[in-house]
Amino acid sequence: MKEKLEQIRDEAIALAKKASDMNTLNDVKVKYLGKKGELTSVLKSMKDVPKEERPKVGQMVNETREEIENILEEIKTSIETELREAKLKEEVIDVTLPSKKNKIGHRHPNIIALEEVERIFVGMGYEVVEGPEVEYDLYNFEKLNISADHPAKDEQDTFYINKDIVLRTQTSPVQARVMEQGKLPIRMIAPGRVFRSDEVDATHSPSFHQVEGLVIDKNISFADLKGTLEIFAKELFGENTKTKFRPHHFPFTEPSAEVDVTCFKCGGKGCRFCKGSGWIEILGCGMVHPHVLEMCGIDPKEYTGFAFGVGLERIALLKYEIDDMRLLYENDIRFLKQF
Ligand code: 2U9
Repeated sequence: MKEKLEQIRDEAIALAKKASDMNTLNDVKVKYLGKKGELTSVLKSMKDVPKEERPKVGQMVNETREEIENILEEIKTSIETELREAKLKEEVIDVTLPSKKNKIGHRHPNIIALEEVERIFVGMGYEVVEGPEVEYDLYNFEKLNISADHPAKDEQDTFYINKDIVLRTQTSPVQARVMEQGKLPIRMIAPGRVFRSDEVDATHSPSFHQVEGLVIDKNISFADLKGTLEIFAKELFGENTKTKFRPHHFPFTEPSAEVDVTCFKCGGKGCRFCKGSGWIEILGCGMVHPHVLEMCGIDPKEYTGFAFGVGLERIALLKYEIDDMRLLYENDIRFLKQF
């Protein structure tokens, strides 16, 4: 019996020493110590051992089990150490490599939207013109036919520097200045920051951005305005976009209209995005008022023109499905890097 146990032990140890991973080691454990293992079958054969020898044989079996268990434990520890070392070797960090660049900025959705708008109009032959954010009342209001008693001129709506100078409430003064220069025809867009004394909420901010457009030439008609803005809407929101012109009023254009586009989410059927109507308002427009042409030195009998204005934030919110304008002003890189 002793020899048999020694043979089992030696075999188990020899096999265990060959094991290079935990699974193989576990197989050895099962083969020799498991329920159906070789040592267990020796225990089962105790019935054939004379009664007086059983305690001694039992003790020998237990000692053999312990010996095998100890060896298995030792090998287990050494396999674990080897694995850990191999992993560490794999994970070795070369501290001399250049570090990953931390993203410190990202293109703003307003800028992405502006470049898209500019691309469309520059493609149609328009020039991009910028002008001052601090403007004379003359250019911001008077030359645009906004009378002294117009509500927009109220101190509650406009930031006044003094009685003659304001933070521009629209980019229209840029067009008024270009018209005054007298170089005709004009085909331009004026993007930029504008200011209105509004409370901050999900759709308002005291400072936002507009892109306004102006075309002045001989024989410019409302049909030209419609055609141009239809192309713009299709380019911006997709080929299947339809436009709807609703009569409106602006002091600087006559006739004037607001333009809706078919909802680009539902295609006009009505959904949560367009509040069930199938239409989304995107811009205002009209034929430049003859009085505005006159005040800016252009003869309305010879020239006509159209103008339009669009809120850049509104375009960005719609296009990128952002539901709160305030997100556009926080400049949180985690927000910005999504666009
Ligand atoms: C000149 C003559 C006419 C510019 C125009 C609009 C209509 C308009 C709004 C769009 C959303 C302002 O940002 S918004 O709230 N603008 O609806 N703007 S026509 O008309 C001009 C501009 C310059 C000399």
